Amino acid sequence: TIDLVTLGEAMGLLTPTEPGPLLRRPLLRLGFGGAETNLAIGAARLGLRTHWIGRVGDDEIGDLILRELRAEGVAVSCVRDTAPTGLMFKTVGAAGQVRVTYLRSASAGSRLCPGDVDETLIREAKVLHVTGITPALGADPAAAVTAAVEIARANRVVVSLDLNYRSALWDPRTAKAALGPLVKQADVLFATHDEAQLLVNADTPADCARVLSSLGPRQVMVKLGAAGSVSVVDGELYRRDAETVTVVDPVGAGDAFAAGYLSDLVHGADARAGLSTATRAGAFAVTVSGDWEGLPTRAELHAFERRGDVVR
Ligand code: KDG
Repeated sequence: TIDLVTLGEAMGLLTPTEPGPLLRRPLLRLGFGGAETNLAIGAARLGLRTHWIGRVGDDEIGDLILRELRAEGVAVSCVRDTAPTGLMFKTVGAAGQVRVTYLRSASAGSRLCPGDVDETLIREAKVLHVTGITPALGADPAAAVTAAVEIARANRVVVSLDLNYRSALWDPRTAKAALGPLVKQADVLFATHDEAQLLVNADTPADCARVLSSLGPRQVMVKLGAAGSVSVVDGELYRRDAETVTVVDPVGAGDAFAAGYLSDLVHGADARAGLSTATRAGAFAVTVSGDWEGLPTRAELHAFERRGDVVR
């Protein structure tokens, strides 16, 4: 059986070995990232049986991505495409600002299509997780997301959506038109305050969460970075402070948050517990360089609660 299925694009990720602009940092480290694979790894580390659907090129970066996912215990359904695996560059500036550049147009991942969506997999899962990145990649990936969501809804599989607006991929108006219908079909929704305001005419995070929830999702989490989160779950409002940590690399915090929340949801925990796991998972993610490398296991989370070390 499967707990969680997700689909989307994973790309090679090149990061300078030291902080600073790409221009002056010729030494790069190769890894990979992608919102949905980050989420899948996070959920697997927290005990979920997780499956990722996607496409990578028939190239070494594709090999690397698939090897890492399997090593993390994520099952994969992946087409090896004739198009290359996409790439991105990430630099962290002196003041901690992050800059991401994509080389992903016409990539393998952006050729995801409805035919790649395995109906049986989704039917048997407890949660389907999708993000707003995939519909931004083109008509076929957008149709794949729609198909997956329809299968999930027809089979009472929980639909989780992370808005994940990426300004490099589309403009706010197009994003709103594509993401609006998805929000209505989601049971669980993750958004930053900015992303929430892209979709609804509301001011405070609490108002955004309430209005988004009135559109359909019973569980809405509005993430506020270092200011924590404001959520509406089954009509009730929750505020959660962030953990105080030293931020090394903020990319992937949202995926960590979603992985934490969804793993608790599948394990039957209540909203308060889920938000706490989500917040702590986010804190772990940002203290380590890389989009997913810092994601915690259950043992690490428990040790963090006790402020102790994991010693085995
Ligand atoms: O959420 C983190 C992702 O943004 C990152 O891993 C790369 O998927 C990615 C994207 O499209 O930005």
